[in-house]
Amino acid sequence: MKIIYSDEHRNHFAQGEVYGGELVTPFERPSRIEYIMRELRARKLTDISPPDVLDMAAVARVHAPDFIEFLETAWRDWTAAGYRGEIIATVFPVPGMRKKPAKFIDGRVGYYAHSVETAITAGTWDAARSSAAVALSAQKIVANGARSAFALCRPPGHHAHRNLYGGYCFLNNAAIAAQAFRDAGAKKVAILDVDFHHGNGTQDIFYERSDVLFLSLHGEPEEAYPHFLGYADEKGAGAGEGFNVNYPLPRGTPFGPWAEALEDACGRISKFGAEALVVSLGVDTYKHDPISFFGLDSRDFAAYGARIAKLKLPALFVMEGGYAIDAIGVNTVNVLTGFLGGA
Ligand code: Q9C
Ligand code: ZN
Repeated sequence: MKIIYSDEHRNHFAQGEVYGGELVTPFERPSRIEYIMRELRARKLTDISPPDVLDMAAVARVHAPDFIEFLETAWRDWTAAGYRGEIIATVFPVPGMRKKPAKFIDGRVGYYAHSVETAITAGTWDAARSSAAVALSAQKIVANGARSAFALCRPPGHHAHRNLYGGYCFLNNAAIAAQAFRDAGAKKVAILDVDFHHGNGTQDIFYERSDVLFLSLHGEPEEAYPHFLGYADEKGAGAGEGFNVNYPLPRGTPFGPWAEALEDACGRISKFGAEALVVSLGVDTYKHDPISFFGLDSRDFAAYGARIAKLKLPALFVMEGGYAIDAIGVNTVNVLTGFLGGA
């Protein structure tokens, strides 16, 4: 399996994440990727290359131009205002207020943020672009005929909407890759999101479309981030009605019921007739993940990798979350080797 990776992810490392009213070292940190790289090498998955130069037009197929411009200029405007910390949103155009674009940076930040935990730093835009480049380069390998590829993306992407960032995500790498499959001629693409958290950004981007089927297994929104999206009754709208499928699962869900939901999702992907599959691969479903509440064991990741292989679809794995750092390598690589062994 070809793997795409860029060192440039390191440009994004916020000092602070707002967590329980404290500023803590972000759970989403560069060492996550280093642990995965170490395990890939240990397990002889060594076909690792850097990405091609980013095609911004492919990003603009998914994200709004003003949002892209915001991410590009936010740090400049923040420092120009005399602020000395990292960019953290403080005020939002919630329902009851007016969603009018602001000029001053505080208003611009709140206009494009959906969550406060995620800080923007001097290097965030460079890292976010490199992450999208990783996804697109891996997508090309699959579009050109490979059975699979692994995009070792960081920062992750599935919480980024067309015009919103948050949940550690800035550009939606999986959505950008799925759109690139469409633009390369695939008529139908499925996105299977197995990260512990609901893929609210990806759902938002494809909600009214019938050419991209989105399915997400996640902690139920009553209990889990992002809280305000991810219910089972969100089934798509307009032409997209029936092409959005959510599997909210309760606290403590072990592999059995999780795998049953995956089975249903796989059935729908086959029935849909997808020509390519994008897997939003978060391993925060692990039983010891510090911010999540499912009960998967390391061996379960290999089992579900094998199930995904049975779909017999060209598959692009895009890295999302996973915060139990000592196990992130084993769990991630288990999915990939499970897939390779289950083909
Ligand atoms: N008490 C991804 O996995 N904070 N993002 C959760 C839990 C945000 C997760 C707080 C979690 C974002 C890509
Ligand atoms: Zn997650």
